[in-house]
Amino acid sequence: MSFKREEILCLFDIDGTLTKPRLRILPSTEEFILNKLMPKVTVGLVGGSDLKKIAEQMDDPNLVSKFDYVFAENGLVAYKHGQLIGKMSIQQHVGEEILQKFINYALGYMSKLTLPVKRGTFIEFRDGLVNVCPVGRSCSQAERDQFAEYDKEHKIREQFVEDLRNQFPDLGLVFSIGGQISFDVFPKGWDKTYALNYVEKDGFKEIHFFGDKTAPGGNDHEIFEDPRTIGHRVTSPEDTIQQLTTLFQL
Ligand code: M1P
Repeated sequence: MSFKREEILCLFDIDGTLTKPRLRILPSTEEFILNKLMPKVTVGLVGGSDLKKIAEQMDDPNLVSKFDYVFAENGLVAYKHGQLIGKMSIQQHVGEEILQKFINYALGYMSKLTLPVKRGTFIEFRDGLVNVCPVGRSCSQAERDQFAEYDKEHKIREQFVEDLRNQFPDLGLVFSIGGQISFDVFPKGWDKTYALNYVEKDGFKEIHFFGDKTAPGGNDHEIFEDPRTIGHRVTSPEDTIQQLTTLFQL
């Protein structure tokens, strides 16, 4: 198998693909990506989280200089070789009226939920998306894990998203479950395929995408299915390493 580094791009989701959900990358995974994979292919990260959280998980405050591309918030905040190359604002795009209509409804819905525990920050406003979290983002790791288990059984997020889709069919907003305790809300088209707009002009022969939430409704679905990418569904960071080892004969 012979190819040049600049011909192949590998894009990675973070939670469940390079790290366990919301946890830091393991030194062995980092070592594999940086020292085995990166000398062979171009590498980018495409996370739903904001840059601060991605940097925490990748254990490097300066991670934008470490990888060829870093796409935070699905690519709505985009870096190439350490330089900011794009930033979108949901506020400007959607407008305050629609945003408040949505936020007020979502807060009302969450006020009627009874969960094992409820903490704070139920809506987190980011640059390119709004994150909605029924348990509250300030929960502890143990409370996060507890909600994730509860949600598997009681489908709190699935029902919430279903309700929002019925309630707001015409707002042009997408509701996407990416992590363990929350879901993201953004304008149609502002899913992870947004990141492809930046890389498609860079002339790669192949763009591979690795993610775990590839089913419909998951935040890796659109980019996984996109004709511009070769999609790889993974089940854990170990599986990601296994698939890369086979694919690129590392
Ligand atoms: O995996 C990406 C998701 O990570 C977090 O999800 P949660 O807190 O629910 O585990 C959030 O940052 C979310 O926006 C993001 O899509």
